[in-house]
Amino acid sequence: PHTIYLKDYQAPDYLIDRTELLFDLKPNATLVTSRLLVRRNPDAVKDDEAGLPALWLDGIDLELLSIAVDGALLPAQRFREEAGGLSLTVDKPEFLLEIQTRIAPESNTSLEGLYLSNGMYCTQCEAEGFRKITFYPDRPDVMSVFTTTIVAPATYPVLLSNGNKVDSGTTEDGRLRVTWEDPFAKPSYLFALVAGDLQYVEDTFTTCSGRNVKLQLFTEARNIGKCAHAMTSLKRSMRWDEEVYGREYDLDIFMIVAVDHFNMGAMENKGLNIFNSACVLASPETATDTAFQRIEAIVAHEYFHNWSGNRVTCRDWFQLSLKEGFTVFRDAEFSADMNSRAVKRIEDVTLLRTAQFAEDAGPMSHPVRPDSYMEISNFYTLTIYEKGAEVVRMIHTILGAEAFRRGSDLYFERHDGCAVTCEDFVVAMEDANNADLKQFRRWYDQAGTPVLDVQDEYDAENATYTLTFHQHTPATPGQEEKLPLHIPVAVGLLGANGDALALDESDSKEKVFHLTEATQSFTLHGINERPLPSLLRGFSAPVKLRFDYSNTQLLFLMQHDTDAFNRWDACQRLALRTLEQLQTQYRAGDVLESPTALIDGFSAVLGHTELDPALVAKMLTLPSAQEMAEQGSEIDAEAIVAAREFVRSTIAGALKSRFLTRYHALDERKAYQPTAEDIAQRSLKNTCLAYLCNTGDEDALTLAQAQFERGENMTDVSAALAALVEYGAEGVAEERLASFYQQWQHDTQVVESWFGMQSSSASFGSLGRVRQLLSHPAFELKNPNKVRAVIGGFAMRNFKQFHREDGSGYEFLADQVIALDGLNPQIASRLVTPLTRWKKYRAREAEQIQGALKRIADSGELSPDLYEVVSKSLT
Ligand code: BAL
Ligand code: ZN
Repeated sequence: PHTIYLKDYQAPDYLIDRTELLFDLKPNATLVTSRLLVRRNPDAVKDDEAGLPALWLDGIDLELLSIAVDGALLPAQRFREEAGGLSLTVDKPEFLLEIQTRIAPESNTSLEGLYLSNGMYCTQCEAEGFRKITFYPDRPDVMSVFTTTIVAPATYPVLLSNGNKVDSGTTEDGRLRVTWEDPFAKPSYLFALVAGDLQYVEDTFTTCSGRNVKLQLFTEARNIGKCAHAMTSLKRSMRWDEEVYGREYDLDIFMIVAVDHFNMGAMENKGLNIFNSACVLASPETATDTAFQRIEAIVAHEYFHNWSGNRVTCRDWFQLSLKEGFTVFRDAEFSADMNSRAVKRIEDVTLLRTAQFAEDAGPMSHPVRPDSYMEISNFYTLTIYEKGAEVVRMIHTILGAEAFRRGSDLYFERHDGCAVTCEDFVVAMEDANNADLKQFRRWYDQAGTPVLDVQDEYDAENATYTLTFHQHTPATPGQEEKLPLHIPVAVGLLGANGDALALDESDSKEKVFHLTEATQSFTLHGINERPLPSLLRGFSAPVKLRFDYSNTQLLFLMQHDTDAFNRWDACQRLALRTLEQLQTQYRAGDVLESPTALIDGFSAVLGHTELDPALVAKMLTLPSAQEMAEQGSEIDAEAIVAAREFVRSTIAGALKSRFLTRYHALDERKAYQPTAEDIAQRSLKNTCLAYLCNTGDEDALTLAQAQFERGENMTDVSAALAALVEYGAEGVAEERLASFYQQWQHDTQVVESWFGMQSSSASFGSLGRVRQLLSHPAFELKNPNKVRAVIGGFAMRNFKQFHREDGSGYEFLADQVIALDGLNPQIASRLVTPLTRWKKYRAREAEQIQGALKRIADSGELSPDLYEVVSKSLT
């Protein structure tokens, strides 16, 4: 594999004005005929006097049957098949190119291009899957109008593609034929095709200008009862995008299809979104609140791409965050508007701090706009998505909501129908507001997580309060020197009685400081008492903030901060500090000290009945082992597990009666609704239940047992089951898991969660059990969801068992990654992530993990995906 650089970008030599595709579907011999109207690109770098350049078409795993130019077969000396594609010498600036190829969807296990999932044909073309369907300039800056005809046996009554259906009929030999036309020019990565025996639910949406849009959600017949929530979410998203961004839907129909075998969560193909079943199908009996909320967010995300991604797309894949960062920001704001804003923010920041910060500090560290890659599939990362969204959020914070909207209006208007860059986005934001984001741009090309050290000084005599900030970003691979960033820091001050202090004469209680230098001080006047600062409110920038709070101050912020996010953050800081101290005690062989400050804090939080229960649940949730690992300079897995288990069980024991009171007060019998209020109530109730069961006391386990047996909704059932599996006796856990499987074995999504619950359980998910799950009849190595549930659940969410001191967890993961690479390189390369951070572990683990990685490297020819990650990790 070779490295591709942003600096080498060149506009395409040829454009494709029209693309007509004909698919004759057969599992092992699908014929794909393409008719492409090709035209020399007037904007290409050129020297046509020396002759027209060759036309390069990408193509992988294709059997070339014929090529014709303007109706005549192209002689063999005018084309050459090479690794990765086809080079043609045509010597005309404009021509009709017809190519016929044969492909085998049935044997396509990579799930890129055209493949079969449970007998249904479907496609995944982003980023570079279209080249597995036919020879084509498979790059996002080649935008074309597509017409697609699908011919298939009558056993595939539903034949779908992008755009509007313009024709249908039957062929002479009785097969079905349907033609779709998409009037919006698009890159090949947004192409989609589906063929299957599917049912659908239908609804309509009237757009702000009064057009009626047909909405259809397709799935296999057995899942038809699980579509309502996604449909509601879609309609809410369509309305929200009109109201908040002024974006109206543009085709007559919008379709979603649920597919069981899918590498990603979902895909925003124009007018025909394809979804991983787990990210779209839900019913109260089968899906948890978390799944309901995930579905709402992903439906919104894919829908929002219709503008941020499809109407305005990326010039090249280095610009991926242009559409992903912006769209994640849009979907996060949508979810915040639909649910608890603070809780949504807490969840997103937790993911960022746990996984994106780790990515930033690891061997795959890259900027939001990378400058090189080997395999673009490896760059669908937390940095591109989540940090990219934080960058857009900071622009929103710096400019303000109205100015941001002016900027997005200009961006969409200026670039509609074009393939553009992150720079174009920033320029639109500047131009619409006469703003200067020159220094801010560094966020796009500087990798790594900035560290912000803060000191304060109170001058009672002059009633001034000064905050001094020092920023620095650690070096990352290939980027030794870092420059100061423009960091917006939202700040509030609390007085001794807990009230918010006025920060200026206009009585504002919050201010955003704009840091632009390595060290910078800001002084506030008229501060008549020594305040307690609430810093980086709402996590106004993706940085690590360090301020020397005392435990008492953190407890005070937990009680009084008006910023809900920082209230939670104070709790996290206290917990992380406590856990770190306990790790030190554990390593020194000392007796572990009871975490009294944390117990006091949790006790006060539990007593706060007027606080949003969802926020309380978040405050009572300890940082995960992964997050703890990310904090320290060297990871000692054993000490992390010991400290965390000790704190949890000590809190559970000390506050048992408080947890019990809250549990009973929240345990109302009522019909399931996925409303923010009910979800909040269930989340706190089940947080209490988990702590109660953590005591191991019989009465607590009986409560869980009763909740499990009541079977009211999957949220409560699976929370009870998880508690029994984690804290109940082994025999009890096995029995409940078996009865649960018996009841739900027909339901793919429930079985996937059942797998995940076991493999991620610290007490139950031993390597032996995980191996047994791999031989379970419902497990399929070819299904990414099952792989993520069992192998991912173990390697990414079961810190204790994965890091067993004999290193067997690492060896197991290496074996699975090697086996998967031959089937599905994207999944193999994602799954190897836990092995890539070996340098951060203690010597023994580091050596074991590095050994496992080396074994993968030496196991034979790796896919480009896996090669890139493994080789960079071993460097
Ligand atoms: N574009 C790939 C899936 C997503 O981010 O929506
Ligand atoms: Zn996306």
